[in-house]
Amino acid sequence: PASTGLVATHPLALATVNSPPASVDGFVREFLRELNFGQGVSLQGSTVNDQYLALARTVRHYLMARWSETLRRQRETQAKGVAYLSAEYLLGRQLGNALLATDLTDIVGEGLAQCGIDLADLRAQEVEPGLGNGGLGRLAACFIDSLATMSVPCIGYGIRYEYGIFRQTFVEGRQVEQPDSWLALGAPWEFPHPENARLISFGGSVETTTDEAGVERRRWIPAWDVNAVPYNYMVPGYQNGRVNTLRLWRAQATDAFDLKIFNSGDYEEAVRAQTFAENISKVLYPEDSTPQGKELRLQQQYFFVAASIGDFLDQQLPEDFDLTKLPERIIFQLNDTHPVIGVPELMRVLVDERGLEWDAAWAITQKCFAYTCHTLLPEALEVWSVDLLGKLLPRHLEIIYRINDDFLAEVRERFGDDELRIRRMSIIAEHPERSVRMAYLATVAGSKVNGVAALHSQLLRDKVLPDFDEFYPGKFTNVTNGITPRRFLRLANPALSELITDAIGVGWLTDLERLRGLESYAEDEEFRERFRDVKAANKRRLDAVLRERDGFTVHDDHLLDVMVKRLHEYKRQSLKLLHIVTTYDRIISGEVAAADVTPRTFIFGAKAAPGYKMAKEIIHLINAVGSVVNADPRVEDRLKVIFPPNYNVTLAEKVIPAADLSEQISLAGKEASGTGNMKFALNGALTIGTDDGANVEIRELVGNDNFFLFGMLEPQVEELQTRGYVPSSFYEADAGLRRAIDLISSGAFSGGDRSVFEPVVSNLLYEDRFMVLADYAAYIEAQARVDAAYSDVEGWTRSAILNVARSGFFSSDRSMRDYIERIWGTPPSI
Ligand code: C3B
Repeated sequence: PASTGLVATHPLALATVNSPPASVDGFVREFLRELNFGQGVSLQGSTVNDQYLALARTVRHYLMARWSETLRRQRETQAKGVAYLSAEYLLGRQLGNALLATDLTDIVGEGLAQCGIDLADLRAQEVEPGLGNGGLGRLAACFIDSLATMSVPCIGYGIRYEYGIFRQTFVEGRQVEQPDSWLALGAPWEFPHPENARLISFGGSVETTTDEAGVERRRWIPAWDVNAVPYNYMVPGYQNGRVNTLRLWRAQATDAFDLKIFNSGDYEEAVRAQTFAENISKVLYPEDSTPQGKELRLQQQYFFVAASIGDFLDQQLPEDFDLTKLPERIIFQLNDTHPVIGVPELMRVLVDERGLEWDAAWAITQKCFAYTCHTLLPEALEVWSVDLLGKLLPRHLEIIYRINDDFLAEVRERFGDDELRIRRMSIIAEHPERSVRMAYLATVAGSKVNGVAALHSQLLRDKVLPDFDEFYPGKFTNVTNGITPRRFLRLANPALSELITDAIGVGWLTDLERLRGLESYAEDEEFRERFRDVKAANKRRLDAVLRERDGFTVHDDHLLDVMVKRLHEYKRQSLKLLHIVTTYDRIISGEVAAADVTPRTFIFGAKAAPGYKMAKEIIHLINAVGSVVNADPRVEDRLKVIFPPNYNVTLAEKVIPAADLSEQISLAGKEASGTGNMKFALNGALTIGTDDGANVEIRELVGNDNFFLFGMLEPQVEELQTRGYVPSSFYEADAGLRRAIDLISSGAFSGGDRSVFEPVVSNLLYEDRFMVLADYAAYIEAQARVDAAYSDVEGWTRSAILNVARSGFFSSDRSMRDYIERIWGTPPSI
């Protein structure tokens, strides 16, 4: 409906949006128009940034017609859809993906060339929106890509952080964090809509009032509020005419500043309230797997979830919508516990604002949410103290208490007064302080609960939430994670994509199981050679990128051994490091001749949470080992350790296609799934890995012979834990391990100063929560198998091809089909 109320009479006013002509000339005209009228510069006077912004906007024009059409059709059909609620979206650069989705890459490349511009330079100008920490945020980005490509109605909801994940730099080998000013040079992909801002309230108290019908109702009287301003982003499907929406919220103060105070000269005080309110979307919490019990974080969570639920109910539904039908229209998928405050929020809106009875509202709510758990680490399961929650969201706390009372009454009905069980299952924990267990709340409220890999989902049921599994038969399910082949194969690895298409034709990009067709090519000598050429070319490409970025070189005749992921002790970067130190020690002690060592380049990429001290010590140690090993002439350049700072999606797209060996070496039972592991296999790297997360399924699919398995299995970890794990006994018993650790403690990597890495060494020897020392021997043995396998060039290539051919299962399109089938029940709507 037109907002002015006038009736349109111009013939063009009723036409739908048209795409500009998909021709070189059509593109050039549109691009120059954007440059001239949008950026306000001539081609001659334009900077690379002007050109990038103009190009981004031009490409946007080509998506616009599809976007309006998608929105129009959704308004019309009111088809059931998904609202994906996620505090993080690690999107990566947008331009390449938009060009791929519109199939404009060649036209744009040619058109720009005619303007004397290299498309690659403009691509390089884009700063990726790093609005996520790691796996969880990247998974959300893959999922919305898949849903758009599968024509499933989906709105992604999240937060538009002004500063995303910090930019990592190294100063003398130590991590130093810099703010990520991703918006500084312009944000051409977003559409802000300040006129659609929603008011989000906090604090205050709850009163009892009597409504017109004489019924007593609880009413929240908030103390303060903030505006949530929506910023819309296009989520284009792959060449299918569909564009879904990602809506990220920005916090804006309801009163910009106090003019009276400002005029009195107290400038700081005048903007205090504004700063306070706008801090809510200022910065992404740089935590991965360990929540910070910060008030601001709870504010962020409620802020985006309340804005999203309100937006959905008020803006996406027809005015006369019957709310009892809500479950037929939407499912709110909770990406971990971060959005779980949405459960009491929907109850509050239904009961307090829309006047539904509690039971009716609860019946709706229970059908409208589903919860994905992404962890097993107990410290990563979010809890909020009752004091804090009650102060910030008093009505929500009441609602949570009522949900808990009703739930525990049901438990009592089933199991009698089994007080231990009641205490175990209560949404409210009593110790160490009274707090709300968000995972329990999500489990009680969710229609389904899923883990993110087969092993993880099993452990979730058996170890983390066994009482709930017993209480709710059929509620728990698994959906193994996936990755989008558009970004992580087609865009990241054009050379391999071309080779694949040559062999099996097109079609695999939206039906990744077709890669199976490559299996027979593993036996084709000529294909193997071409496959190796692709890998070598990808190493040279990485070399060029790292030289320019950080001054590192990558030899294309080295085995490229890669470990990229967040730095966390459970992921065990220190185990990788012990392997490097052991290999180095064998060379310098003369045990092996450098010439007999498989030439390897080790690449690390990892950010540590700024407050995570041990993780930062490990980063320092990796850098220290790298500088010593790389400079030691005795090594004869056969080992190189490189650690480019600020690993992000953009760098991942260059590193992964070049890798030979993928390091997935977490302690069994700790990595929920992993998704990097899938990206490497799909790009033809072999995995050395533990029996953990999705590694289990990768190994089953690619086959034992094409995967280097090592280490304790989860039950063995359990057993060792119960028996009493003494890390130093492994140190005592293994000469190689002893020498590696002694070399570190001797100061060999710290200019002779033995104190520098003492904390890392003592942690390994006397604590070692993640059993690095227990798995050391098995890991070294597995690495010897890697060396042997790599020396058989043809055999290795065969395995690498089979990894690609058998990784089709890990497409996020398949994950989405599983969500539809096991959780959402949404038929894909065209
Ligand atoms: C991660 C897990 O650590 C990974 O195993 C998993 O593959 C991804 O989620 C996606 O499911 N994770 C994360 O990045 N951040 C958290 N807070 C919890 C889990």
